[in-house]
Amino acid sequence: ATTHTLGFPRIGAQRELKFALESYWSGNCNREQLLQTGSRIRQQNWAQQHQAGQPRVSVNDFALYDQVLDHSCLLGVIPARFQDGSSDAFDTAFRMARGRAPSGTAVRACEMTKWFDTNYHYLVPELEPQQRFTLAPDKLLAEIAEARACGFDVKPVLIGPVTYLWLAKTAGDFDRLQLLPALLQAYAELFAILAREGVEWLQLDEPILVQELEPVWLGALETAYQALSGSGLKLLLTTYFGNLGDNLSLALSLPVQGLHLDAVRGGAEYRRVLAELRDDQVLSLGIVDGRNIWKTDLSARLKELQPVSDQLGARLWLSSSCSLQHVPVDLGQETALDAELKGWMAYAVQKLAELQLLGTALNGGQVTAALADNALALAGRRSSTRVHQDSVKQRCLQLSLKDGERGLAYDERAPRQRERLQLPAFPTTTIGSFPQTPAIRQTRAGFRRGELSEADYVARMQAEIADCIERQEACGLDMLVHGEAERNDMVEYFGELLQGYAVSRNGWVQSYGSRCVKPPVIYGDVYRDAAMTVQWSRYAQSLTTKPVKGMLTGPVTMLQWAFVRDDQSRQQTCLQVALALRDEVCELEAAGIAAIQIDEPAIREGLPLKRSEWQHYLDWAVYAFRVSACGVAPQTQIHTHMCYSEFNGIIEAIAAMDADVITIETSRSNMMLLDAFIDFEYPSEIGPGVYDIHSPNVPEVAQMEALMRKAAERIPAERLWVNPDCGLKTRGWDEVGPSLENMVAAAKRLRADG
Ligand code: THG
Ligand code: ZN
Repeated sequence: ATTHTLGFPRIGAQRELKFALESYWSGNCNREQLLQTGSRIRQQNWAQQHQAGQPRVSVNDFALYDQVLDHSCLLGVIPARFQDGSSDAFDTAFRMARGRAPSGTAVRACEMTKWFDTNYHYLVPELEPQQRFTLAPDKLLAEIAEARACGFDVKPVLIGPVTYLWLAKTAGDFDRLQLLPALLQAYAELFAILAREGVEWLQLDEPILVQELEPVWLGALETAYQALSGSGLKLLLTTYFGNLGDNLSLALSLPVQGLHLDAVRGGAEYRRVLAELRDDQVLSLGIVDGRNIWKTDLSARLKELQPVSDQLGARLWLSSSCSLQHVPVDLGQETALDAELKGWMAYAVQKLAELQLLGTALNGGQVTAALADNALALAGRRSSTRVHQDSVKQRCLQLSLKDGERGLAYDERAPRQRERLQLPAFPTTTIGSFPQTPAIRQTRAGFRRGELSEADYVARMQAEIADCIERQEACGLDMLVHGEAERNDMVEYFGELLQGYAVSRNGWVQSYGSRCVKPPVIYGDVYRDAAMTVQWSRYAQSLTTKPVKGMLTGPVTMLQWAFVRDDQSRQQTCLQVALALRDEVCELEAAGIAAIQIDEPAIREGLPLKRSEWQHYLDWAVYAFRVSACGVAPQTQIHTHMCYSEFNGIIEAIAAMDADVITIETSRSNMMLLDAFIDFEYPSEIGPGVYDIHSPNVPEVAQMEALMRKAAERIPAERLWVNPDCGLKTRGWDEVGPSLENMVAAAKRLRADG
């Protein structure tokens, strides 16, 4: 067996690329310095792969901003609005990503969306009906040359033509498959260039093969690979994020020299391939999890792989299930985790070592000691008392449908809530967070470093809460929040407080461009051993006669934005989180909090890639939300918030969450996103965002009033709330104050109409 890398994180072990990019954009370093940082990261990544015994290094998995953006640039897919001659190809790419560049004027950036079911966002290619594809292979060829100059053999990586087309969007109802012939022409030209360069293997990623595709897309795959088969390059058709299911025979029929299957999420499907693989074909198995941070069970994998290796010999390749860009770089640089937890984990660098070990063992090498270490770590994890809490497991087992029910239906809850809350028509509120000023960040950092006593920290946070309440009252808002000064990232914050979760110091994963997230790790049964938010909410409520909304992150989002356990189902883990949150919800209620918001921005992105699995997911996800919310009395109002969401196709599930109020992001779509709620006749209250918090502009009263009137045309006025699109933590008070005053003024104009 040999080993290879499908893709390696490019952000750098210390987020070097992030800092270089942001420095370049702000004019603090030049292009040359940015490129040098990129080059250093690539060379380090290649050196790691080489040292791990890989005969070829992965090339073109690097991108300064996004690999899909780079692929569009490679193919000359540059929307017309970026072709004004005001910047060169290098800065044009950044303008496509960010809507601006150090040189050049502002322009609407390309849309961003999630890469399959990961938390990575790519830039959506925009295709014209008359789209021409003109190759610009300089970057690709330069990286090949760079790797060779370092003494490495290369395996370039490209997005496959059909997946690229599938990810792209076209204006109107033009069928983008009509562009396939022209696109294949460009790929063929590129393949000819690569063949002339002496490239032997080319990795072509076609993750759409794990989805349930319409026949035309299956046909497109056939057409594409027939057309691309004569280049002389050896093609490794690469699939990941699931099994191929019904698409397996198609994949096997394509004229390619190798096939990569995800043997983590795709299970043992590869066994079906063994009988059918042609003699000249390579099978690449993704046996190390590229989506999670756990150590691989090396002995179990070896046992499973031995017969495959006996059959295929050198035609067996080993890799991670998918690109390693979805895991952090190097566990060796991790300082926050204790030795026991660290002993269970592997980041990208450690995953290369696991692959090396498996390869060595299958080739007859001596690995006994390393295998024993691995077995010891895994046995420790399996039996650890930190992982298993019988009381949590018992409580989950005892859950019944009743635990997911409110007792009274919305129609009966609403009058009780109205009675208790005494809100005006078109009540105004916010989504929860308020500006995170430098002073707030310093207070948190100081406390974290031990420079502030607990008492001083609490006093300062209370002062921030008091200030925030005062400002909201001055703006005339009706339902207040405490402002979340004590929180960093909403998931990381609860990850720090819940048992069974751990947070890392350096476990960064690229989210988009220079932006990264640090997903917490769910390693054990989850429970809450003490109140998490109650003291802050209670304090805020003590300062005002207006209702203060409690603020929590929902169970699905707490699952979705974390690294999860691989020893029990996601559903099971989610229910544990839901129960822990339920305790917090009930304690907030007992502390006199009359409205509690449970955010679920990630519920849509949790949808399985295979459509046939949607309903099962939605059933347990909605139930988990309801378990978290349904411990309270009818007169307590449950809110939820969702941003980055498109609701078509899942609106019934959103309604089934049975929240009393949902706030959503609608301002930029000019209330278009509301259509799903209108068509479905959504039964409870809605706060369609009227203030785009992603923009630094202060929205006008008339503009927000107009948006609300549009909403009120089709949703009964008594069910409408007035609020921004999302939290305000990234904004400054100079914009937030005037914006909220305008928002309240707009609500008052609506009320004046009666
Ligand atoms: N929290 C978590 N996951 C998320 C989001 C979130 N995933 C989806 C979406 N939101 C991603 N959006 C962003 C937006 C901003 C940033 C990251 C992801 C960001 N990150 C800081 C950076 O890279 O500089 C780091 C933040 C920090 O210091 O903690 O700005 O909201 N969990
Ligand atoms: Zn939001």
